[in-house]
Amino acid sequence: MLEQLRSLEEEALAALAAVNDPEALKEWRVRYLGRRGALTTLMRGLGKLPPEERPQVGQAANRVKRALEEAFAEREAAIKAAELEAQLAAEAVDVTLPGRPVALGRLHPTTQSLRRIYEIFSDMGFQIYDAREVEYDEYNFGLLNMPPHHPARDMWDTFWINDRVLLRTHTSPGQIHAMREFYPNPIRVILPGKCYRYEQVTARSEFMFYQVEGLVVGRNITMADLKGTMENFVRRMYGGERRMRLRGSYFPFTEPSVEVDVDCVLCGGKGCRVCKYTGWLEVAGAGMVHPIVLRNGGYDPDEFTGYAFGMGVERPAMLKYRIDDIRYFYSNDPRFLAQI
Ligand code: FA5
Repeated sequence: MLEQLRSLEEEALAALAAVNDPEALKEWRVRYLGRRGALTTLMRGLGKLPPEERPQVGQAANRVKRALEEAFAEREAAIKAAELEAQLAAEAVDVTLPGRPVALGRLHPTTQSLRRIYEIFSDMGFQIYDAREVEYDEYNFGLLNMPPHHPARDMWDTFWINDRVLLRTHTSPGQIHAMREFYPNPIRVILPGKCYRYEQVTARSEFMFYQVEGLVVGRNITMADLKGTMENFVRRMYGGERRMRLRGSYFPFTEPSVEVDVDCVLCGGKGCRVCKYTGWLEVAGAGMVHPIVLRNGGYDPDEFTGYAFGMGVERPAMLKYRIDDIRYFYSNDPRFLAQI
């Protein structure tokens, strides 16, 4: 039996030396050390030996077992190391290669302009009020002092959902929602959002664009408050050197009504093609909230007064960034979007 153990050890170690991959290693272990492996089978025969031979043979068997186990562990470690080496070589990273640039997204020019407007008005204590884009005819026109068949409705043609519901043509209907929600408290809000108009799309006009409405309602609010607020806005939005003027105008929902003009950012007021040689650019429509509109919002015009304004977002951004066609804004051309 001792002889058998010795030749088994020799054979197993020789076989192990030829093993080079994990699969063969596993097979080797089953074959020599497994429950039905050669060594175990041999050791089962121990019981049949005469008792006086057993200790010696037993010791020898245990030694062979340990030797095989140690050899196995060593071989296993060597195979793993070789595998790792091969993997490292195959997956080698060349750290000297130039990196691939990551295409960073950026904010849309409209979003950038909106955020600047929010910042300026927030600093003046205005809250941002979100109003709906799909409106009732009554809010877009009627409650803003334009009953059915009022000629001013022709200024704003739009897309109709049905004969009572439409896509709002301006942010002004939000004034009514804000007043009805905040009554009887004083109000100081801006209402930004999309507006829609059924009109010819040109370099200056889109069928969808953004406006930011402003509404202030309280006691003793005057035209001077409107002027001061607009002056502050214009200076911060367009630069401290800008001049501003209020020019008489007409809106059915304000009385008196004005246009807010800024001296042309391109020619500084001398007159050029962009300002049509007037030296001035229009940035917002505004005025004192009409008593009828105040009443429609729930406020008593004998006690409360207010002012409102409404400005475009894309047209002023066009001036600031010298964009010559409004259609670039929403045609999703990354070459345009990446420039601003
Ligand atoms: C109005 O919409 C009024 N609701 C403004 C207002 C509010 C007056 C509160 C008084 C009190 P207007 O139609 O002029 O006014 O539009 C205001 C701004 O929206 C314009 O100056 C322009 O910047 C922008 N705008 C109007 N139509 C278009 C269009 N088709 N494409 C891009 N911008 C437009």
